[in-house]
Amino acid sequence: MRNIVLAGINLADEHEFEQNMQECRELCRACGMEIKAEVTQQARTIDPATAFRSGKLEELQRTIEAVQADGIVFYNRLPLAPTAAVSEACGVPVMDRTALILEIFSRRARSRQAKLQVEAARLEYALPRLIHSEEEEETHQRGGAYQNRGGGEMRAAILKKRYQGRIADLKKQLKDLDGHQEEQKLSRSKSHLGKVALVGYTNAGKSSLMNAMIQLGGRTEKTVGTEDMLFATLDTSIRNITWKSRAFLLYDTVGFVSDLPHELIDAFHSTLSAAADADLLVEVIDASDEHWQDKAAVTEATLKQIHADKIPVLRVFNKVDKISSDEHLEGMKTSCLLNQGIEQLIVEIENRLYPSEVTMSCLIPYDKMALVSASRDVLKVSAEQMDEQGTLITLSGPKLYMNPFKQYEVSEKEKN
Ligand SMILES: Nc1nc2c(ncn2[C@@H]2O[C@H](COP(=O)(O)OP(=O)(O)OP(=O)(O)O)[C@@H](O)[C@H]2O)c(=O)[nH]1
Ligand SMILES: [Mg+2]
Repeated sequence: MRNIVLAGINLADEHEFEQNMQECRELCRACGMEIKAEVTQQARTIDPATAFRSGKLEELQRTIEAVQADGIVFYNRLPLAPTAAVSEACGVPVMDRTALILEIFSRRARSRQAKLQVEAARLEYALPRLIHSEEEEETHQRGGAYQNRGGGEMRAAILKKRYQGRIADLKKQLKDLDGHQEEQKLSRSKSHLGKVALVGYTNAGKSSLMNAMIQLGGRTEKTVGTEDMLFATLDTSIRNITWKSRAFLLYDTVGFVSDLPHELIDAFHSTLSAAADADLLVEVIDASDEHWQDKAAVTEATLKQIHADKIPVLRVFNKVDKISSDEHLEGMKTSCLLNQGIEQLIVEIENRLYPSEVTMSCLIPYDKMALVSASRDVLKVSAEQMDEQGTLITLSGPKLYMNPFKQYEVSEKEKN
């Protein structure tokens, strides 16, 4: 499907509908489609047989012919029966919003994990449709529900089993991968660095912010991909951000979108929940988006769904270069384009992560001095004094980094 007609049934108010249609246009663009025409209708419900009511289906047929479209994208989530009916009436395939998002994810999937996740999500989406379609076809052929037994039902049962088997196999592979990632997570948690996850609506600038922070740190950490497109990022990337004397781990995650299909939430659980493991969430908002408040509400709801709603959130309005005044916005303000506000953001992240600095005297055994050397870029080390048991030092810095030294702490009395 390349040249499509975008169809939609407005079940809510005009403003909300237009906003959602706009997002659907962006989704089509992200899928490499060109919208040749739009056909919409205001209705209280979706017609269970033909989706559109009365003459609209004919209008859709005529439009398809006139613009020579090779597919229809439906903004609403459609059950199988109307999808099939519209497709048959218009002679072109029909995709609903869920199928469209699944298609985008499938095209963008790069890592093995993302590919497995997408395949599982697609099968979950197809499974009920496949069964119904087989059953309906059979009913249709035999001329009634009474004879809906036999070949079609058996074929459906075989396919159902095959799909379910594959889904179980994919879930097992994903679980094994997850286990491996848990191990990596564990080794990262040993580093005592605070974990920060960038979250927010797709295309807000999360990956761009990550790159800006990497660059400010002057580190040679690899930058991540950014693109003016929905769902540019599908895999979680982790980078070590070091600036001045402190450091933290920064996670770039998949963006959210309203009504994220539940099949995707299930399949992408481990990717989405990278945020659930963080000490701090940085919620990135596109300040130039007039609907940012609605999108922030989607972010909040999605965080709840992935059980990350108890983690403290630092709100960042990005792309402030695109608006004339940002005084009414409450939160940090950044522009990746102009490299503005990045330093302040890092300072604020660190203040939240490591609120208090502590000072500690330690007697470090000679064979453990490597531990001190490894921490010199994050802790202040002073007053070194040799002793027969080791080196007596004073350490100061964020509490989080002090943990490995706790066992060597000496009291003032012991020191003298
Ligand atoms: N003008 C302007 N554009 C920006 C800024 N930050 C990011 N962009 C652009 O916004 C688009 C999206 O940026 P990304 O960093 O890919 O957004 P994301 O939030 O990671 O998006 P997903 O990975 O799709 O969820 C890109 O075209 C960026 O160049 C900014 O501060 N100002
Ligand atoms: Mg991204």
